[in-house]
Amino acid sequence: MNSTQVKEPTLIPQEVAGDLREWIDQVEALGELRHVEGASCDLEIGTIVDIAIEKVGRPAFLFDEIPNFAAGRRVLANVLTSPARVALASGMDPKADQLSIVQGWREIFARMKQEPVREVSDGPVLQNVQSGNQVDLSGFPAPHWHEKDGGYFIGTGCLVVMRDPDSGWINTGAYRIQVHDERTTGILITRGRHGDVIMRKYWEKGEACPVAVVAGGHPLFLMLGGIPIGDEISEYDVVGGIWGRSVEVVKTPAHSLPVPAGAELVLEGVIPHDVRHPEGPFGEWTGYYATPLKDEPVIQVENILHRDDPINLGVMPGMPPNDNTYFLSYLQSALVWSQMEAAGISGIQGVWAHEAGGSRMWQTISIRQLHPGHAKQAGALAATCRAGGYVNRVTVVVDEDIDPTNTDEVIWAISSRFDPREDLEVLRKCQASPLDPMAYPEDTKCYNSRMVIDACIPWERRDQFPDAARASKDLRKKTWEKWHHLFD
Ligand SMILES: Cc1cc2nc3c(=O)[nH]c(=O)nc-3n(C[C@H](O)[C@H](O)[C@H](O)COP(=O)(O)O)c2cc1C
Ligand SMILES: [Mn+2]
Repeated sequence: MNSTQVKEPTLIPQEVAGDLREWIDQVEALGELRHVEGASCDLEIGTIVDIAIEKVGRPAFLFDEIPNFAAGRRVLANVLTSPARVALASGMDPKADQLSIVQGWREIFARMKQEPVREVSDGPVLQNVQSGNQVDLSGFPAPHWHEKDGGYFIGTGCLVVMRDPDSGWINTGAYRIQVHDERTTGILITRGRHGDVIMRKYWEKGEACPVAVVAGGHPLFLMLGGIPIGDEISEYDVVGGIWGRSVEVVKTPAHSLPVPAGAELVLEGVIPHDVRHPEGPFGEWTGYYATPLKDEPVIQVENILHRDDPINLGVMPGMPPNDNTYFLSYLQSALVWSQMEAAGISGIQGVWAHEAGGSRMWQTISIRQLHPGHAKQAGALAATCRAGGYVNRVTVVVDEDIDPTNTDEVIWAISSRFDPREDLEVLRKCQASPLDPMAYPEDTKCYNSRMVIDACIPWERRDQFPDAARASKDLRKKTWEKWHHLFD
């Protein structure tokens, strides 16, 4: 479906990297890694990423020699902002095109295979341990990303590991971690997330909640920690299922929480029920500042575990496309596609939750029209199903000749096949997020409105509609095979 190249979709499972360093080696072998020396945590790393992410597909940056920090203490940023790096992190062929990666995730979600963790007694993360009075967060680079951020965030691409006090279930969610002082961080968890529910269970018993923050691990941990998986399912086990082998974990010294043996940096501590500290603000994935400086819970850090020369995984949100959401485009598209099929919509050729819409606000569905009304029904469903219904604003339905990942083609379809009199539906009072700047009403911000654009050729005109002035797929393929060197 790609208009500039004709590629055969291939999903060859890759040799899976065991930890972040092995994954970085794979990225370097692909030619998608840049080493950067001398950029500071004071807005410099953040602004470099801000410029880089104007365009998806730029390399990841491994920042070293960061001013005020020991050489070797590094930050990896602009991490999952190319299709090849998302594919690699997912265990797929880095040459796969975007919709093939989406298909790969559809298969992962359909199988939802789980492999329990394997506990080992030692691992690189235990190379260095700071305890009690030795704990000093100021030795680890934590970027101040955007100018109006409230401080330094050591946990952006991180995993927050907690144990349910009743069932023993281990949850690992991605929640941001701000440095407050040498031994204290903030933690921001949206109400109702697994981490929030578990934390409150301890608090109800009058206990502090034990927690381990993994600030640097294989990016697949982040991808699964960043989306809702079912209750009582450990994200570690799902990673093990995708890898086809158990995640190796070591236990943290104070609270025996499992953390990946190859993790870069782990902060272990407790979240007391009765301590609050101002947290944020922080530029969000929608591209806006959404929440003001506000009192939030803190982590009192008891132990820091780290590898020699640890690498902090810095995943910056901000105006999309951004590193916080680009990978989500694939997972989100896979979920919407599968949920639409489960609801009985057939003929779906592709789904793309567009990166410039923060992977949620804009989505395009490509269908082969099978009956009158098909396009509009498909769009209304995509805009309201569980995955597609959250914070969507624009859902576009296009014909099968349009690649939903190709913005130019989607704009062409809207420009030339969409009749605003007939083909536009507005849905009111849908599910928003307080982060959505257009959410209403002003006091609760719980709703938004959205539109479905049917940009398919009108069903009743399909036989008379003008032919597209473009080489046929077969001719393009044949010509590409002979002449592709012209486009290298
Ligand atoms: C990079 C990244 C950062 C995130 N930051 C936060 C955050 O600070 N607070 C939050 O509540 N959710 C955040 N999320 C979303 C949660 O990770 C997501 O809701 C996930 O489902 C939480 O895990 P859980 O389902 O186990 O609670 C972030 C997601 C990503 C990918
Ligand atoms: Mn969870």
